[in-house]
Amino acid sequence: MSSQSDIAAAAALLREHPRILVACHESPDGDALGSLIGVGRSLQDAGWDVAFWAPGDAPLPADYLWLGLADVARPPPADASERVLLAVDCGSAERLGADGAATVAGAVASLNLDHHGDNTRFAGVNLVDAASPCATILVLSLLRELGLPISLEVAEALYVGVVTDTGRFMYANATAESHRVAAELIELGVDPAEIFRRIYEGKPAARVELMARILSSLELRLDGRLAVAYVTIADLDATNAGEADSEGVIDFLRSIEGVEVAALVRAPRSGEGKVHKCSLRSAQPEIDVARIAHVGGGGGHTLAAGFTVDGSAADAVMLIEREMTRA
Ligand SMILES: [Mn+2]
Repeated sequence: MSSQSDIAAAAALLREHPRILVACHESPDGDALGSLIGVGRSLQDAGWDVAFWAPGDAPLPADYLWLGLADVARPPPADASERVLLAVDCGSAERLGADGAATVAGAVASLNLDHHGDNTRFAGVNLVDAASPCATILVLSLLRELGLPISLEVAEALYVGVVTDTGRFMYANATAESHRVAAELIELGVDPAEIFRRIYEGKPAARVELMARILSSLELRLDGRLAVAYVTIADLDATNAGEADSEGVIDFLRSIEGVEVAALVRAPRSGEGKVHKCSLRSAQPEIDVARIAHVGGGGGHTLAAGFTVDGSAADAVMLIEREMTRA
């Protein structure tokens, strides 16, 4: 639980330092990019010298390009060591990619703003609140502490985090606070229908074709308690879709009657060796998929987590089955 003193310490650090590098986790989602842009643009508007960094080299998800991601660097910028690193929505330095730990260590100072329950508190100042529905709500608290105005552009970015991390206000974290913050952002000018259209409508046909192929690989295991589907390189090639286009399929899997855990296993691209990535979703609050992900060396939230295996898709499934059947 973050306290008022964590927020004050984070604000004090930023006030002391005019040069900031804002970074989010690799394979960023709406909350990561909303936090990145929300805090970064707000500081920039107020006179800070802000650089943006999204680790990794896979294209950033098309659903969020409208946030204005053109100046987001992919390898860390050359002057990273002259800046304070502000990591958002990022549970560990490793989630900042291969350059993560070194970039944190080499920065002028570091600030970790996050809501993952398994956050490793890897920075000098840690503003971490596992009870926060999304990272953008923590960003809003920080901007308020700094006394910065919330422009429409910033409000929209923060709203994206609330909408996407709460599953459009349908997950267990769609609390009264989520709705209150959403209402505040709407009062600042955010148009929910317009944001919905930008994020969820206008899907490329390739994505729906990819979804159809992935869903056709559905396996119900453990008497229907575990739903697994697979993304293969052949699927991506046949549909001309990117890996980010498979986001959202897992929600179909978790919606199946009787399913407790949904898993989406992605095959490695060329150059990634044998590493399979596995996303997990829990369909029941009492089932903690972060625990399963930890066994696989990954992490995340109770209801949404992930891990990678240096092995086959079957190895990933075996690990999940073993953990789900553990007494
Ligand atoms: Mn998040």
